[in-house]
Order: sequence, then C-alpha cells, then structure tokens
Amino acid sequence: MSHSHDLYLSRLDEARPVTSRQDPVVHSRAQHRWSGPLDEVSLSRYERDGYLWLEGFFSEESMQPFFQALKDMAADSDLMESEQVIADPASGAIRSVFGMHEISERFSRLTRDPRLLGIARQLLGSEVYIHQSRINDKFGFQGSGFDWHSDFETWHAEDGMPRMRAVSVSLMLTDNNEFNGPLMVIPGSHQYFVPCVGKTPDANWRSSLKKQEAGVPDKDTLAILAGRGGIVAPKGPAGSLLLFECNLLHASNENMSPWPRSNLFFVYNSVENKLDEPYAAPGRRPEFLGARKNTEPLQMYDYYPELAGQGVRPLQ
Ligand code: 6CS
Ligand code: FE
Repeated sequence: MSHSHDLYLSRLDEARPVTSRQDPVVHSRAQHRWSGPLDEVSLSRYERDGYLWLEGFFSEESMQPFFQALKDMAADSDLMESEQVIADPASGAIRSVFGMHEISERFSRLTRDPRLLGIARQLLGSEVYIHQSRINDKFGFQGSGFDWHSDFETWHAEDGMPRMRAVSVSLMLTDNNEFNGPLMVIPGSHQYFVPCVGKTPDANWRSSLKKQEAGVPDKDTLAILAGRGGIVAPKGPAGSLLLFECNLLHASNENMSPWPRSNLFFVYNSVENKLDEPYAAPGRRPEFLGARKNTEPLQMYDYYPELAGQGVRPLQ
C-alpha cells in the first residue's frame, strides 16, 4: 500500500534536495505533563546537537552481567539459529542479537529504568515503547564499520515509522576510545532530512545489518553537514550512555584495536508514532527489527519494591 503523502521521500531513482525536518526535536516543549530528569540546558543541547553523552551514567561493574547474558545466549542453540542473531561475517561469532528486551529480563528492566524511561517520555512527549533493541559485540581487530546513515531514514522507508519521534540509547558495555571503532555523529545533522538515491531491494535487512548499502546519503551532502557541525566520536568508560535523535547522521569505523567495543542499543518510539506500512520498501521487516505487536506503553520498574509505600527511595 503506497502512502498518499510522504513528508520524507527517500530511496529514489534520482537525487532530490535536502529538506528541513518537519518534526520537533524535543516533543514535550510546553507540555509540563512530560517533565523529566533532563534539565533545560540538557534539553537545549539535545535540541541543538541531536545527541547527549552521559559519561559514567552507570558504574563499569554494573555492565558485567550483560556480558554473562550474551554468553548464556550463545549456549542457546535455537536462539543462535534464529534470524535475530547476526554473526560477524569474518569470524562467525555473535555480532548482534536483536530483540534483547524480549529475551533477557535484565535487559527489559534496563529499558524500564525510571531514569531512562523518564528521559524518553520527556524527549518524545508521550508514553513510549521499544521499537528495536540489540546487543552488539564488536571484537578486537575486526568488527566492520557502518557507513553514514540516519536511522529514521531506514525506519521510515523500511518499517513505516511515520514521524521523527524516536530516540536511540546506546549503553557502552566496554570502554569507547578513539581506536576501537566508536560511533561517530555529525552534530546538527538531525535538523535536515537527506533523501537517498537507490531503491530498497527485497529483504534488504538480510544484508543491511552487516553493511548499509541503501539509505546512504551522498558525499557532497555529508561534506556540507560535517562542514557545519563537525564530526564527534564520544569516548568514555563502560557504563557511559549515548542518547541520539532518530534522524542524527552517524557511522562507525572498523575496530582496528585489540580491544572490543560492545554496546547495548535500544530505541524508544512514541506510542503516537507506531509503525505503518513501509514508505519505500517492497515489504515489512521482521518483528525483531520493528515492533508492531509489543507496543504497549512501558511502565517504570520500582527500584526497591520492598520499600514501596514507605516513601523511601535511596539513590542507586
Ligand atoms: O536497520 C536498522 O534498523 C539498523 N541499522 C542500522 C545501520 N542502524 C540502526 C538499526 O539498528
Ligand atoms: Fe544506525
């Protein structure tokens, strides 16, 4: 089914000019119902840059159990055979496991941490659900990179996400340094929609999760946007958090260091922005890439249920 009107045309036969985004960046402005943990300075920085880097958000020690979860999953042969596990093209070892929030209770709790869920509701100005989640394990001396792209461009074209009202959270499980292929972003690029040339192939996701071919902006546009906003590769210890707006241009280099770069990645989408039919693809993608069933509003978990009702809530 084609859409009568598409604000964000892409995957075209020929180039079209860059347009301005047609959506707010912070959706809760002037809606005090959605106040949250971020102060005005952080909101304004997110609005301007399209991302926020929260160094040391969690302790490094608290990241360890997620590695254990990855090891436990590697022992689950049925899971390892499923399409939601992407093996590293070189070594065959696990590169990504999608749908982590539905496999691991620990991961599910993380998405419902009051601090993260509070930030997501504040930025998106509504109740939210998880559009996509995954754990990435990028080993040393490999771990191919990803070309420049906007996640929203993919989610709009291939998953039918109507508007720019989603935010990605990348939680560093390992240190992010300049050598192990950290994520790079172009600050301010989220303010523009960059139409991409090239039709979406059938079942594109079977290759795009290893290498992004369709949905890569042209080099001239990338040069202009990087010329304006520069390129930033946030670095810091395991436990640090990167929040980035769904339309922010980002990429990553190959990991040429001996050190792994692993992260948890999950996307909050507004319940007002649920997936429609793809805007520029032959067919829908699997549920683990774009949730269509499990889209109820997420509920915060109680840090200390045993203290519920006693008014005590120690900081964690
Ligand atoms: O296609 C997707 O949904 C995934 N691909 C990339 C390159 N980034 C976002 C997302 O995880
Ligand atoms: Fe991406």
